[in-house]
Amino acid sequence: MENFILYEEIGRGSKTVVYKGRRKGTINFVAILCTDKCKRPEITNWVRLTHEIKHKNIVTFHEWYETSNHLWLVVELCTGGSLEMVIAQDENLPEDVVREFGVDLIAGLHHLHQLGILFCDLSPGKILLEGPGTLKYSNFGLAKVEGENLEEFFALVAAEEGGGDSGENALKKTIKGRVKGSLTYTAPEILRGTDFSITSDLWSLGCLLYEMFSGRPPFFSESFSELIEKIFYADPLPPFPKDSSLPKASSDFINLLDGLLQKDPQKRLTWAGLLQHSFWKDAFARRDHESSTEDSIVSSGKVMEHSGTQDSKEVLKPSGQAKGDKSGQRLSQSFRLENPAELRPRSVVGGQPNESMFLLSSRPTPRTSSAVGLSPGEDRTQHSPQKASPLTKIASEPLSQQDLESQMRELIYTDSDLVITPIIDNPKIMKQPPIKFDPKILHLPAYSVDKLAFLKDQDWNAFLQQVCSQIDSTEKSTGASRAKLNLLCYLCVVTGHREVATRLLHSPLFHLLIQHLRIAPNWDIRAKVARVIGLLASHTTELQENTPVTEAITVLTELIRENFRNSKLKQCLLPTLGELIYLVATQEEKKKNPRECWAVPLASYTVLMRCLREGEERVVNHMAAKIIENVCTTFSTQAQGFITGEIGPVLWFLFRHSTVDSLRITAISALCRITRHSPTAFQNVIEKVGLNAVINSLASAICKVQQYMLTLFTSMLSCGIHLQRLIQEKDFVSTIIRLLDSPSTSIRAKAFLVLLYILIHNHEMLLLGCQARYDFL
Ligand code: 3RJ
Repeated sequence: MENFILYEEIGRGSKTVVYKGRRKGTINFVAILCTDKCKRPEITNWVRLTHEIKHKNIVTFHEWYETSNHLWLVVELCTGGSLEMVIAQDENLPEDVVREFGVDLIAGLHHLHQLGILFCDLSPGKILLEGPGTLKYSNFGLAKVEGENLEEFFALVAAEEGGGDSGENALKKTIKGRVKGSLTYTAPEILRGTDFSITSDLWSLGCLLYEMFSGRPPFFSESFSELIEKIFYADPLPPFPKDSSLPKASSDFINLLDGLLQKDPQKRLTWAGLLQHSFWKDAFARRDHESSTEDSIVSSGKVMEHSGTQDSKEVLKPSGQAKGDKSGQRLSQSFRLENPAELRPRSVVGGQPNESMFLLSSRPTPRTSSAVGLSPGEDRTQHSPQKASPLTKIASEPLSQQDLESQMRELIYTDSDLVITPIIDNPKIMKQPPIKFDPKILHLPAYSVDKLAFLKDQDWNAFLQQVCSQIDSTEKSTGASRAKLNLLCYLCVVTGHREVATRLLHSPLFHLLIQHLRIAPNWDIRAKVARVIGLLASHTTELQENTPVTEAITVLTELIRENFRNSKLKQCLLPTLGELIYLVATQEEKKKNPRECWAVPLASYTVLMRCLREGEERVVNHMAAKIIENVCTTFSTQAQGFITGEIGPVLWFLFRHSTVDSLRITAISALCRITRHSPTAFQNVIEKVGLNAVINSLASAICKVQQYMLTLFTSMLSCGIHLQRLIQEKDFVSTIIRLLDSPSTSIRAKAFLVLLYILIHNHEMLLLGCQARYDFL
């Protein structure tokens, strides 16, 4: 049996997760969709319809598997995301791009219709992009062959799974209503109860073309009844781009949309009319000459032959129907829905495949900046508690329960729980263009970083002298301000090198920069000065005792406090404040006898807590959470400073209420790390929001979050907080047991550890665990 390596999660739907994957031993990258078994009807339908299709505009099916709790669908990988994402990012696309995308959409849809397949639930989220901009139809969960009853098929598949022990009618009830997709793109006749048809797919296609150009669908409302009203009766506004300075739609395009968005299906454009429409210029005719392969392209000649009649439906009916057998004959047996039992995912002879055939690549992401690449002995996460493997000890000596638990405690926080990524210039928090400088107005030799790192003392001093005197000069003209900004940009570039950063931080320049932060006459200069200081801090490898870091921290704190309403300013200053505090924390942790050389004023913690609150901009929240995440990775007084009664609930609030995954992950990771110092942080969360809410979050979270939450729970169990409650909570135990099936190795390992705690303290749970079909023992 072949294995797959799972890389990052790339997408998610309800009850499905999509991973980028690779077939082990090859360099074939694929998408792997892992779904709950309740999606069996949709997935089976998807497979039956697409397993024989090979077309450039349709996501290719490779294989499918079944494991104890999941179905796994291995299909073509599209790295460009969905059309929905592209529209959301760009707001609207120029007409030429709509035409290009439209050609792909038409090629794919025409191929499906020729096979007798209706897509039925066309929406921008179901169109994926690959390579140099090829659009592909994905997600055939609700597609079907014209004329068939999908509800019946779903009921048959579900009955097949239920082993026939439930009444068929009861099953039908749960299936009813499942075969409906997104209303926004649904044709009026479907809403009136007519069956899906070729022409109803063409309506949806019209909606997509309209939305690509204008950024919004032709009919839209938050209210269900108003949306239906609009689809039935409203004439859509002519499409115009959101940005009114962009060109308006051409009359060809307006005419095409008008043809596709005809409410009366009889009056709607047919395939013949669509392909010949002047909007496409000669796109289809030309492609016909270029390519003669049957599967790659819509050939207008072929279409003409089939759809010379007004009703192109007749030509495309599937096998067994009176007319149009021609295309229907192409469908193989398994396209038909009578016998779903023949359509089963792969499983191993004599048993089910193990979920571990899908191995998650669990390497932590290194710091992104290349200049801080740590050599192996210097891994910033080395201070996690496990120094030598405690497992070796477990294996060789008999242990008391107490010993065992203390050994287990050392397994709770793993390196991947303690990964550090930068606070400053972190693209997950805020995307920023790379910094550039102009060597022509740099009034000193523009040494490259590599040159600078190996400058002889004499040359270095001369260089430093020049930098300092230019920073210190008062800028009398705009030209002088520009030159100073340019110098600061140059410094931003060279501080990426660890040697250079360490040298500069311990030079008089650092003091000068702090002064400037306080007195510079304009905010542009202050913001750049702050950025230089932040980069110095994040790249410096060691700190000498007399360096005025506390002074820098104090000035930054004061500036933020005095201008607290100014969000942009906070976004410039917070990362620097954070990198400085983190630098101090790592240095203190390194020292054998820590002494507070670089105290962080109380006001800094107060300011950071305010930045974490509800009502602040997302980026500000994210920066503050990231600072806590990094600083609390260390065992230092700086980390202790964040421990307050409210920190747990505040981070939990951010985690629960943010809509951005990267911020949610930072918030839960920060909570995880602070709980290592003070388990009451998570205890306060449980007390405030209730254990059930926390368990539910664990069950439904994305991988990374599940990992942190498992660490949080293990941490609680290990110090006895809520121990009695947790070990008797069936929902908790069953959630943990389900996580033993996670595709992530870390999660499975952590779930195992939690289960061990539970079993040590509650022997009865062993039985419950086994009842829950847990059969690993
Ligand atoms: C196949 C089923 C997906 C998604 C699509 C649930 C992305 C964001 C950025 C980059 C790529 C993707 C992506 N790529 C895919 N390539 N191949 C697939 C798995 C189609 N997918 C998604 N999201 C889904 N299609 C069906 N269910 C889906 C999520 N986002």
